[in-house]
Amino acid sequence: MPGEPQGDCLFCKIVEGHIPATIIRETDTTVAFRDINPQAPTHVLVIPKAHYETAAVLAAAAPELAADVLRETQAVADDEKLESYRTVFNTGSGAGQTVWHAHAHVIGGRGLHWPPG
Ligand code: DGP
Repeated sequence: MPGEPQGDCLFCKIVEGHIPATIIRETDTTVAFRDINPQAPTHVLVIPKAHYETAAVLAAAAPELAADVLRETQAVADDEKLESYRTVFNTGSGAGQTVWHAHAHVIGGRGLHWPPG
């Protein structure tokens, strides 16, 4: 069920504290933690605490929660003092999604090229 914790989901386990992560921000509905494989000096993932497989499912099922996630991406950028940064939602394996719990990447602290690969 969308929104329900999934026992086999890595990010649900981070939310529950069963897997360690470098958490830099937390709200009632979201968690922000550093990516284990950073692609830039700042590379933070912002996730909803509730489980939704993709950003598309999240936006359709829980738009206020999707807005919480977006607000937190800006808060991370402020905390990290990023003037420019990129917010990325990889949706689907063809786009590089590997963890099936919606998450926003906040990437910054270096020059970023466009278009991305
Ligand atoms: P994506 O490819 O868009 O699904 O992004 C998944 C990201 O999750 C990827 O950049 C690496 C990160 N990641 C995977 N496993 C872990 C973990 O155990 N801890 C943390 N902090 N990040 C992880």
